[in-house]
Parts: sequence; C-alpha cells; structure tokens
Amino acid sequence: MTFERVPATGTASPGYLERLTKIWETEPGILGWFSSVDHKEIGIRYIFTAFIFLALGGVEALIMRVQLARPDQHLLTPEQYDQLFSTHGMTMIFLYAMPILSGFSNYLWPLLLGARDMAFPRVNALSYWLFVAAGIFMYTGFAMGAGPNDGWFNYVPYANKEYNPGLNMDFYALGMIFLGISTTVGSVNFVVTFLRLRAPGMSINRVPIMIWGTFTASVANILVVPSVSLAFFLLWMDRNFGTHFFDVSAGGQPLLWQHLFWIFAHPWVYAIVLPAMGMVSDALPVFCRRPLVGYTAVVLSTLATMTLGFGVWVHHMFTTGLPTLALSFFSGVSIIIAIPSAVAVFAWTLTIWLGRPVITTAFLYFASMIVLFVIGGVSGFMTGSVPVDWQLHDTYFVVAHIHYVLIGINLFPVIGGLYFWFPKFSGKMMNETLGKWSFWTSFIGFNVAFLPMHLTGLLGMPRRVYTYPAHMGWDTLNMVTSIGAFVFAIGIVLTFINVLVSLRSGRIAGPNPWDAPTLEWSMSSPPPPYNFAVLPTVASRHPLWEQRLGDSHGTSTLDEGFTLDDKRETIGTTALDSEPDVILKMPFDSPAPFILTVGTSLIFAGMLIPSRLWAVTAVGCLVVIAAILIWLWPERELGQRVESSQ
Ligand code: HEM
Ligand SMILES: [Cu+2]
Repeated sequence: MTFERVPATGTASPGYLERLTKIWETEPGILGWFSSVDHKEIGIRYIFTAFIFLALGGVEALIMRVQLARPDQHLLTPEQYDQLFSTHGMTMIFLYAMPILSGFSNYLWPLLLGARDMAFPRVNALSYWLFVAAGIFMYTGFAMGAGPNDGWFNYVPYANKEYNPGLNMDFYALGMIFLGISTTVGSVNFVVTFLRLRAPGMSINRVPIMIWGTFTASVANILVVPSVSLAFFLLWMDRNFGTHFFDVSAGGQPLLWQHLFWIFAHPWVYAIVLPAMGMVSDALPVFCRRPLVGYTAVVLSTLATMTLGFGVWVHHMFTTGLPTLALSFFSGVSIIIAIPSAVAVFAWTLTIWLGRPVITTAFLYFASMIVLFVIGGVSGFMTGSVPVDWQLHDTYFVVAHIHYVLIGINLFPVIGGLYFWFPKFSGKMMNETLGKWSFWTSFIGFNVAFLPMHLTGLLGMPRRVYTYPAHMGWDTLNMVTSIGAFVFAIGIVLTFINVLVSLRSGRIAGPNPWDAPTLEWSMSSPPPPYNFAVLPTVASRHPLWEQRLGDSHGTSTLDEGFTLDDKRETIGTTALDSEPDVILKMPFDSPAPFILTVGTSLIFAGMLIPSRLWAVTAVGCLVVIAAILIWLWPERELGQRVESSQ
C-alpha cells in the first residue's frame, strides 16, 4: 500500500458513530437542502422527479388515447396532437426513462459498492439540478404552446425554420443540449466510481450486475451524447444564423440529421434498459433464493449488447434509400443482437426454474418483464429485417414494439425495483396486497392496450396521425387499446398510492427484510448519512449469503475495517482487483452546483432568441463563472490549503 497516512482499522464505537453522523449529515433548512451532495438524497430526488415526468407523459398519452378511441374525433387539432405525441415521447425517453435509472443507481451504487458516496458528489448534485432545469426548460416551451411537434426524433426538414417558424424547435434543440450536459457529467461520475470506489476485495468479477448495467450505459452515453448535442446545435445554427447544414436547397443534407440522431439514439435505448435489466439480474434471484445462473455470461452479454448497439443505428433508416449492401450489414447486426439478449433471458428463466420462487409483488414485476422483453424482442427482430421493415415502418406495429421494450424492460423492472428497494429507502415495507392489485391491473391493462396494436399496425394504420376514418378495420382495435391504456394507468397509480400509504403506515422493514445477499442490506433502513461506519472488505459476490452458500474464498468482514473519520473520507481502490490504494477526501455540501445550474439556464434561455436576448446569456455566463469559483475555492479541511501555522 502506498498511503501517505495509513488509515486506521477498527470497529465502530458509539462516539465514533456520532462523529461520523456530524461529518456526513446534510445541514437542516433550505440552504442545506439546496446544498446537499448526499447521493441518497440526490437519488431520491431523481426518482421523485422522474416519476413526476412519467405522470406528465402518462397524462399526455391518455389524452391521445381518448382522441384515438373512436374514428373521426376532433377533441384535439392536428397541431395539438403533434405536440402531444412528441412531448410524450421526449418526456418518456429523456425525462423519465434515463433519469429514473440514474436515481436508482445514484442511491444504490455507493451502498452496493461499499463506499460512502459517489466519486464526485458535487458533480452528482450538478447532474440532478441540470436535469430538473432542462426538463423545466422544455416544458416551459410546451406550456407556451411551443412544445416539440415533430416526433421525439425531430426530423428535418420539418424542423427547419421555414416549416416550423415558432420557438418549438428552439426549445427542444436547446433543451436537449442542456440535458446532454447533465447526462454526460452524471455518466463520468458513474464510470469513475465504478473504477475506483469499490470496496476492498470487490474485484471486477464480484460486482453486482446492476452496476455493470449502469457502467456500460454510462460509457455509451459519454460516447454518443456529443453526437445528438451536435445535431441539435447545427439545427439551432440553421434556424438562427442561416447556416445550411440541413437545408437541401443550399446543398444541406437531411440524412445527416438522421445519422447524427440515431448514432446517439439507438445506443441510448440500450442505455435506458441495461441498468434496468441489471436490477432484475440482481433482485430476481433474491426471490428465487439462489444466486443468478450464469453471472459471467450475463455480464458479457451486457457488454456485448452495448458494443453491438453502436452498430445498428441504420435500422431506423431502412426506408431512406440507402444502398442495399449497407442495409444488409445493419440488418445483420440488428438480428445478431438478439443473441446476447437471449443469454440474459435464459439466465433469468433458469434462475427461476432452479430456484424456489417466493411470489412477491417485486418478483411478479421482475418475472413478467421476461415475457414482455421476449415479445418486444421478437417484434424488434422482425423490424430488423429490411423487407419486413419496409412494410411496417411508421405503422402502429412500431408503436407496439417501442412500448413493449420501453415499458417492458424499463418501467416494469423499475416498479419491481421500487417494491424491492423501498424498504431500504424509507425503512417501511410496501403493502403487498395493494402491490399485487397494482401488478395484475398494470400487467393485464398493458397487454390489452399494446398487444392489439401490433395488429392495428399490420392492418396499415400509420403512427402519428391525429385521427382516422371509420371502416378501415381499425375501430375496435383502437377502442380496446384505449380501454387497456386506462386500466394500465390505474395499475401504475395504485403503486403510487401504495407508496404514500406505506410511507405513513407501512410495516417497519429492518435492515434486510428480503434476506438479500448484497451490501446495501447490511446496514439500517434507511441507511445512516455515512452509509458504512467502517468500510467493508468483500470476499465474494454475496457477502451476506456466504455462510449459506459456502463458496467464498474467505469471508467478507463487515463490522471491522478502515475507520475513516478525518472529515469526509472514503477509500479508493485499484480498478481491477480493488486493492486499497488511496484515502479519498470527499467534498462538503455546497450551493455551487445549484448556482451553476441557474447560470446555465440563463445561458440557454438567452439563446432562444439570440439576436434579442444575448444580454441574458451574458449574465448567465457571469453566474456560471461565479459558481465555478465558489465550487473550486480551496478548502483547508480538504487539505487543499496549508494551515498558516505549518
Ligand atoms: C399509459 C401508458 C402509455 C400510453 C397509453 C402510450 C401511448 C402512446 C401513444 C398514443 C403514442 C403516439 C402514437 C402515434 O400517434 O404515433 C405514443 C408514442 C410514444 N410513446 Fe407512449 N404511451 C405510454 C407510455 C409510454 C412509456 C412509459 C414510454 C417510454 C418509456 C413511451 C414511449 C413512447 C415513444 C418513444 C413514442 C413515440 C413518439 C413519437 O412518435 O415521436 N410511452 N405512446
Ligand atoms: Cu434502434
């Protein structure tokens, strides 16, 4: 070991715990609230905010389903419908599906890894505030009647100024660049935390799969978010400064948009499912009372899915007239990607098969995900084939597909994860009876809504139409879908009600109500501000099941270890073997991330009408500079400044 100061080892005494609490606690009061950098606090806020966006997107969806329930309805004008489906897609994909996973990961990562916080706690707070601000920014446009109206993938030339003269596209373009900053800084934080903050002994082959999922997704985000930010920036330039990146009449290229967008967006759709699949891989086995079958295969399949995922974006562009040879390659890769997905499906199925399943609500949500994943996978496999896609492109078949994958592989695991980790978050159990009602209502409602949609698509109903004529053979199917959508929504609302009821009167959970094997269950529920009193040393994948499994190469030690209490500290370890390596000084709470976000918001607000609002942007820049100064001001406590007496 190469420590300058060798960390003390020992056990936790009452005085020591009191000291740690003082060091790690967030200050009470409003200033404390805006300054908190505690990953648990940030995680809960992420989850809460993402669920608000889910509710907004859900209401938008239901309004659309009322409009579409019967033919020839005029509840909505075509323009209103356009804004609704685009805002619904934007909300669900960007403001719900990724942030909800960031929330779970933020809360759980340090607890699963045996650390006291994320690698960069202030960056973590920044990523949350930027996400909220970008969401408010885009919804401000929507509230002003200037929401996106061109689909979530926002194709040019519709998005060009001549067809879209309002501020709609400017709000969306700038909002997406704004949100991209949040995603990027958040992803960097996950990557570094993964590499450096795992508990001593948690070598790379002992990491929970959910960590692998978020890590893989984060690497992908860092690589592909620049592409979409660039696309939206070029669009903004075209609209405001008369450049011609996408303007055909001046030699611009609409297909450039599609490439830049989908090079980002296909990997992104994996990024919004891999962490959720990881949640299932970690939590489903707990209810099967055995370890996951095929840990290594599942990890490799996660990595393989993402790697292949970079090479399939053109399957969204099969109908654009690209050369057939290119289409064949992209079609081939799109179909090959079914292999790693199948590996995960087999692993989960075998885990249930070989285990002794305990049928809880969480188990039901996780297990049903396997079914929905297979259905969504099969329809994806079909549209991955060029001639089939030529028939199905832009029909309701695709709408059915995206909802099976997104709701099936993101929302169902997330709700399962909520039932599973809620006791850790709150110290209370969720109500199982209400939970089962919620599950069956949402599972049945979901399938009633979206299974018939495959047929609507096969019968030729195009997506993104605000209404349709009678007697096309689509009437009954649409009515069934709309009814199912409401049933599904009721099912999800039952879970939200369950959260409220359980917060008030849920059964006390205790540290490990599910008798689960990983580190987050080794501490009280909810966890203390410092997470781990002494830093644990891990000897296997299942630190809390070792005695039972008898397969460890030693025993994990949880109540004796490094006792770091010289201000905020945690231990840094080496990337592969997790050997203790360095004492990491962690920052204190700070309002700087919030102030930085306010400045950034001003910058983007000014850019909406750059010719008139440039002063707003200028003020925003000053606020950002001030915030960075506050953020980086050297602090004596962190050892960044020498004491004057020395
Ligand atoms: C109550 C649940 C939901 C219902 C009833 C619903 C319904 C709809 C409807 C009616 C459309 C527009 C179809 C069209 O006109 O082309 C749509 C589009 C879409 N939905 Fe949902 N949806 C729901 C939940 C979700 C969730 C949870 C996600 C993602 C996590 C999602 C992602 C999308 C996407 C990406 C689009 C495409 C938007 C576009 O065409 O640009 N939806 N949904
Ligand atoms: Cu794709």
